[in-house]
Amino acid sequence: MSEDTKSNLSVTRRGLLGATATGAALAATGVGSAMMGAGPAKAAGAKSALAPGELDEYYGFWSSGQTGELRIMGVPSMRELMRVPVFNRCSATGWGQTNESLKVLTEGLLPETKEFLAANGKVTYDNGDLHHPHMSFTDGSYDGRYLFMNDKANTRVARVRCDVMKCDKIIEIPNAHDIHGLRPQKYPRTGYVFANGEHEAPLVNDGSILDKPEEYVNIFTAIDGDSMEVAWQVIVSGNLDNTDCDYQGNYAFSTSYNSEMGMNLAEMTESELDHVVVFNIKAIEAAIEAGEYQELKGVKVVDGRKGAPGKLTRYVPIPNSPHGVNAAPDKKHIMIAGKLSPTVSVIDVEKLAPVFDQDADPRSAIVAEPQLGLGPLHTAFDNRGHAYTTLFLDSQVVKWDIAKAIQAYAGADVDPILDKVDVQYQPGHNSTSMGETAEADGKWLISMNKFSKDRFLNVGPLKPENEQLIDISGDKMKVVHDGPTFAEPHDSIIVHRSKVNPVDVWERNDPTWADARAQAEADGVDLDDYQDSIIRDGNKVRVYMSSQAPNFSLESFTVKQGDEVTVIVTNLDDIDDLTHGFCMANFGVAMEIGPMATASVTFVAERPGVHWYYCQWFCHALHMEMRGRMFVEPRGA
Ligand code: CUK
Ligand code: CUA
Repeated sequence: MSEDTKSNLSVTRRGLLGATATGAALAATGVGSAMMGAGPAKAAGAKSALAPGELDEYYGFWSSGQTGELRIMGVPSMRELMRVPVFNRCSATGWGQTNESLKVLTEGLLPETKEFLAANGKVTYDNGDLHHPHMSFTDGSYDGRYLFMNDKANTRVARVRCDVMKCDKIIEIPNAHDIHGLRPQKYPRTGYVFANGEHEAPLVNDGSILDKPEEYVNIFTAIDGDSMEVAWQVIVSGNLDNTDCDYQGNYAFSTSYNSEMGMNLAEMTESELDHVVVFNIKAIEAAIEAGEYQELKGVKVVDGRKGAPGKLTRYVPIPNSPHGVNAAPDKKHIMIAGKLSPTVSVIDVEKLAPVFDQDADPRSAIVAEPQLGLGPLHTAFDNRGHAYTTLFLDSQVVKWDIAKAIQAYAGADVDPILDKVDVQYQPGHNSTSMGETAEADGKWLISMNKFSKDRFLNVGPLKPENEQLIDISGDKMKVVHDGPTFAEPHDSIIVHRSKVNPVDVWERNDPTWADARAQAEADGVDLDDYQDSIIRDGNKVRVYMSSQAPNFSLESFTVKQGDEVTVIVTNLDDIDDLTHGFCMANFGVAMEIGPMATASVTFVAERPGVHWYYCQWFCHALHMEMRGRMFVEPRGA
């Protein structure tokens, strides 16, 4: 009942919900009145609280900002279902420690980065700043293949496989600095993953240029989502914040909050107008095809700076410091949130051809610019022509009518604002159910609030964020759930569960452990059906074993002090939900081995004596007994 109570409180306080909205909400969602009770003050709309055992209708894919992982939520219950380590380290799964994860974390780094890291005693970065998780598209909607995400901290882009919900590729983006905005191509498919370099730098950043702003550039990158290689890059003026693309495969859009190319706050906010850069994808491809590019660090780079000749880019002036870019599911309108301006600028993609082909005024593509409130950051959509914009400074979400905003811009005396709801507090991104696709369904909105202040028990100076679930099925928005989250999700997508079909058990031929398989073959070990094997190769020792609840196939093995030991464990439990772990106590070694998966870890056995390894995933009534000994013979023994 707590959900109902919360809704009632919010409804009463706002004093907005009338009988009309209640009726509309019920009609729109088809939710029975049995759970609602009667009376005009009773909360209406879709059901957010699920009974034990009930499954959510949507997957929520959440970023985690500076935590560096991807999170999977259930929507509308707002239950956290899983964490997928990506740019971070994970104590539970061994991400950043297993050979399989280290391959993903290192193979896509630039040579100079590897050198830099080695000088700091590392093989990869330990941190990341993951802001924007987005799913691959086919024909304007999610196709359940991959999720792509950025790392603002260390200029990387990662991919997560949706069949197993594990990261399989991470690449560092050359030439760019600090990847922020990221979106996959919507049509015809992904295709490209567009990624913004946020911070501008000298093009050749070798220490010879500091105080020459005119030599600073920024880089827009298109990555091939299938091969995870950089397809091409565009040099642009101004830094790049967020990005999105159209539903036709023609254009991508990036906001730029520092057209001044200023280096400090005063310089960066000096001018009244910044811009959104529009990228003409086909013209860029044609330029590359025609050889009109320079090659920088192995990447084909074209010049799309302000004033550059050709039709690669156009700069649409937008009031001060635009932030979010969101393509509406009507496949026609692109919303640019003003941030320091109280407006959202609406671009009509059909008005862009003259801007490129006839050099029409770039502002002629703007068809609306409603004043919505203070601090508009991001916009989400339903399937009824409405947009929902977060107002950071007002701590509100505003619902507005796109058609009315266009009429008002053309001079009609109509107010596009339909509703405002208070959120707690300072919202950044928001997302609606399927709202970033042509299949927006208008049921739920998440407001991702940067501050939670008084909404939860005090946990000390560091507070969680507050992600609020809002029922948007009726005329009025209703906050129905508060969800605390740890540092610091920026963005999320809400994907209908029919789009995502993960497996329960790994396929034995999965490419994740292809290296271990190749090594096993070289060692004469059949990874799918092997006897326990201990292979000595100089001072390298490879220990192959399997796990089957509640046993490791090897009760013990012996190595010599100083040996480089690789333990390769295959979980032969072909059963849903039977994950084992391998933890070597006092060696700082632990990893997950999913059902029918292989995982491996390498360490130097520098500690003589008896060391227990154990399974750290509670897998069986005899889980505590699932253990074995590694005996390390002292050097010279
Ligand atoms: S940004 Cu965080 S609130 Cu990185 Cu998408 Cu707007
Ligand atoms: Cu296997 Cu616990």
